[in-house]
Amino acid sequence: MRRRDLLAGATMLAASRPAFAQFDPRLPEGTRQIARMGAPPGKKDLIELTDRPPNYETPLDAFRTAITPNDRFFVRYHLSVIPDMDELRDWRLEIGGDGAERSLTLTLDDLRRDFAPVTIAAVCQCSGNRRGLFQPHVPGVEWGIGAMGNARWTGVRLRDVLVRAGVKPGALEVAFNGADSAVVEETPDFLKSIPLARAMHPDTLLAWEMNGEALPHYNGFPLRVVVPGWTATYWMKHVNRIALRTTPEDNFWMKAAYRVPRGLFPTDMPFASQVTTGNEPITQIMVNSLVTNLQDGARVPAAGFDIEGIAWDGGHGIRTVEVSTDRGQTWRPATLGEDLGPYAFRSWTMRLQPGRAGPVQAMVRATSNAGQVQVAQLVPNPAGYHHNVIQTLEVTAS
Ligand SMILES: Nc1nc2c(c(=O)[nH]1)N[C@H]1C(S)=C(S)[C@@H](COP(=O)(O)O)O[C@H]1N2
Ligand SMILES: [Mo]
Repeated sequence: MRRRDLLAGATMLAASRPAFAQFDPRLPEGTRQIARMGAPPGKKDLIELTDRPPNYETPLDAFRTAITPNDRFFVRYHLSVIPDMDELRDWRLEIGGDGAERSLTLTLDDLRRDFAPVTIAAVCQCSGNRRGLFQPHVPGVEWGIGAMGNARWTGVRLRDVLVRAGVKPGALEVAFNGADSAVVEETPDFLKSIPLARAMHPDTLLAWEMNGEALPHYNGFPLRVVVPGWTATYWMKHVNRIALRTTPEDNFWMKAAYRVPRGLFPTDMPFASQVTTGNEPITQIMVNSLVTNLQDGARVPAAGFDIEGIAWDGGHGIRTVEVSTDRGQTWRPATLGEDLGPYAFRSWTMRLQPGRAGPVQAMVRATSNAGQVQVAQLVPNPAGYHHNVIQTLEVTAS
């Protein structure tokens, strides 16, 4: 089935349904249909996918600004026991592992006092963002377009902290654990690792601030890992243990989950120590874009209207966003907005003047500074990752 037909179906349904959650009307019963508006403590107006563990998606209206407000920022957890703010006041960060010269225990004050502060704007995007749009359907949390957000993250370089602990020559990966845990002991604890080179990259941070405020509770208070350009699975929240490892981390969340077929998606830094014959860990975010001011089915003036949105990629930055109103035959460049840095949402806008009443179709494609372009066809993969198909918007001019 063609995407156009699919979106036409969505247009018909749009009128009878409330939120933006209903992106794809053909999803099986019991997936996106059960989503409703809700919010965990400290948040407002999100789309509730599950409550235990809390999984809440950001609706389209919160992407009208290139910086996503903290109280609208999506929430994703694998485990249901999340320490409350009181428990987190006793939080300490432990650094060690067989690849470290010495063990350290640090408080937030130690981090603030002993290391140089850094702020980076970066998109935090769940690997499974848009999984709910996959055809054929893929099991997992059925995210729509909003398992992502862009924020200014302030903290210190992970590298500086690792150097303080002393990096042994045999160090291979850096592993993270967070303060959340599972209800039953059989559920594997959520642990993630990244290659040493990615951990030592100057843009990889331990952040305590998001958009100038302390991290919201459910976005990782008091400290989270920020790996700009890489999908959010590595952005450990409530991080309380960091291990320099001389061997690959082999827990469930590294070995079995968050994997893509080997070589299917481009990356600047393959995760060499975790590659198997068939697959490899997901790493870099694929170039993507989203129309944020209009939805399918919208009525627009035939004399002229603006189409606006955001575009982003895995850290090269956005070279162009182009719009086609003739089903992809010709493309015109949109005007790019303020550059918040290569890892951030880049806003864009274009004036369209259909000049006549009737349906208007607009396709939008972003190209990164590395020359990567959004795909025309979905790249199928078992876990439903990296959906970056060119969006086709259908509106009606009158
Ligand atoms: N401690 C902890 N950190 C975590 C997770 C988690 O379940 N527990 N999930 C990861 C995943 S898969 C995502 S998409 C992001 C979501 O970040 P957010 O909830 O701040 O939006 O957190 C990451 N860090
Ligand atoms: Mo995720």
